[in-house]
Amino acid sequence: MPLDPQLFFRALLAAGINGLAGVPCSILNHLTLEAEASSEIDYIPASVEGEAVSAAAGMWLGGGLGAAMMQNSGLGNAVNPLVSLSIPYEIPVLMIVSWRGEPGKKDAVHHFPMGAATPGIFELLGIPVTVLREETDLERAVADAVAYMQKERRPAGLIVPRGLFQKASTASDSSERPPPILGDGARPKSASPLVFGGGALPSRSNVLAAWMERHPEDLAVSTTGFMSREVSSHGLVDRHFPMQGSMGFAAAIGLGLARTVPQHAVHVLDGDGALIMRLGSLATIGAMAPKRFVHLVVDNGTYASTGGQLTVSPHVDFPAAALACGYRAAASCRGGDGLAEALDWAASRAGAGPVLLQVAVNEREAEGLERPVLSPQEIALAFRDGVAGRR
Ligand SMILES: Cc1ncc(C[n+]2csc(CCOP(=O)(O)OP(=O)(O)O)c2C)c(N)n1
Repeated sequence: MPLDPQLFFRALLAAGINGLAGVPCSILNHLTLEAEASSEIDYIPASVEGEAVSAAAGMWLGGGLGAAMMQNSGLGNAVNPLVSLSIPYEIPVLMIVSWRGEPGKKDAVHHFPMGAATPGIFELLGIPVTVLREETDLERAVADAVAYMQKERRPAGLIVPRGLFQKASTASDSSERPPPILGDGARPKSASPLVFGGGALPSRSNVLAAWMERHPEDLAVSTTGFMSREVSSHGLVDRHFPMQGSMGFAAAIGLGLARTVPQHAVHVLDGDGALIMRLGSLATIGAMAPKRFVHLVVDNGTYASTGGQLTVSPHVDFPAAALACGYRAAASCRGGDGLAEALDWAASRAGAGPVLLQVAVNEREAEGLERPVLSPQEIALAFRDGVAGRR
């Protein structure tokens, strides 16, 4: 007998999961619908599965506990932030993964290669998983997974086979949910991005120094590579999360964090290469619209951290893309003479965000930057403790 999907949702809440980010699967439909409608859990409709893992990690950094939900087809999209964020930084995330293409069951042919690989992928990553079955005590299974996550500070997985739950109604069956409006009325109003500038380009260090002067106390998540090295050289471990790894997902971590501590400003210090890698996050952030979210894109036109190879950023209008995705304001700074004014403008907009400021910089990097002295686990814990200490 298929189980009542409500039991699963209740079990998640009972185990202390208060945030969920995911990409839908028909097997998990009930969960998405419950989460969309529930005030007990914060739901982030992620643009890609890795974004869901990263946002759930951001929730933990903010003091919450998040789950990432996905179809197993998307498990591959989640591997990078699992292996370079959740596992090394010891950030617990509950992985709720459907099982399309389970061997021996009927399913569409294209699901079988991933269906056969799914348990093995978890095993390879060292993530314990429980396959939920009709005879499983759901509350117990979820509580055990969460207890493991909390104790070991690691991700844990729950696999949800096809047919486990009674068929959930579809979103369009719900009388409470307004239908999506696809006409002009639903589209963000695209203002034109502002442009600041003049003079020679500043360096990354110039930008970070000017940013720190304005936001000495604020929370920040910085992108992988030189950016996080330079941020961590300031040693402000209780407010800066200098992420190394999970390239492109700094903004998703920042989103999960911002949703968990909306009373605090959250700055994301991004790179052009990283943002291009995960441009979809602009859409999620624009839609969720965290008011105190400031997205600073330090744009050197290169992948500086790996040797200065060219990115395609000269062809991308980041502020226009941000506005088109629903950011409330966006601007670019194209010369050092405008830097102070541009940063002051962004600061003045914090509270009416999300806001994006792209700052063009030269290729000069600070010399002698070392990797962080703290271990990834210590970095994550110091940041989480720092956030908790603000309450
Ligand atoms: C998924 C992934 N792909 C590639 C890399 C290698 N990598 C590390 S930093 C970096 C460059 C990042 O470029 P950008 O975001 O523009 O920042 P910059 O280095 O210019 O500061 C790359 C490609 C990685 N860490 N992870």
